[in-house]
Amino acid sequence: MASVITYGTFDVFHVGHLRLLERAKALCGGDGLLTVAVSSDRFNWEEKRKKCVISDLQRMEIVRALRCVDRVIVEDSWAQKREDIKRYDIDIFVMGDDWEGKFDDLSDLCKVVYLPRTPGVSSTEIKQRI
Ligand code: C2G
Repeated sequence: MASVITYGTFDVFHVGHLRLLERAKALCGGDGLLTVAVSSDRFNWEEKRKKCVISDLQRMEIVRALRCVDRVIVEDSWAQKREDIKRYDIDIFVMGDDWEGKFDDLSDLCKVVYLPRTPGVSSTEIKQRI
């Protein structure tokens, strides 16, 4: 059993997000918990210069409704990850491999795992298509 955490915007939710979360949940083993930190609108715009189509409250509601997700928290700063890992007694930190290497500094607190992204789908590409 392992407790797992991952972070994301999850705007215009799509199968790439879903598969990442399902694979993160699979790392929990039998009855481990998956915590998902969803970026606030403020954080997205001020820190990531990402303008979301779907509000943070609705993105959190969608992620919370997924069978594979056990807990949803807000991501409001880059720096909160260390505190989150300690607060929720996290064993594994997971991100898609577009972030490969970016969070290795957390490896003194927990295992850091980068999973292959799902090719061919992104919120940006969907927004451009609409
Ligand atoms: N993802 C994926 N496959 C895709 C698209 C996204 O596996 N086709 C993964 C990303 O690698 C990430 C997660 O889904 O692990 C969420 O992606 P975004 O919503 O784009 O999150 P991002 O804006 O990268 O925010 O502090 C970390 C940031 O909050 C991550």
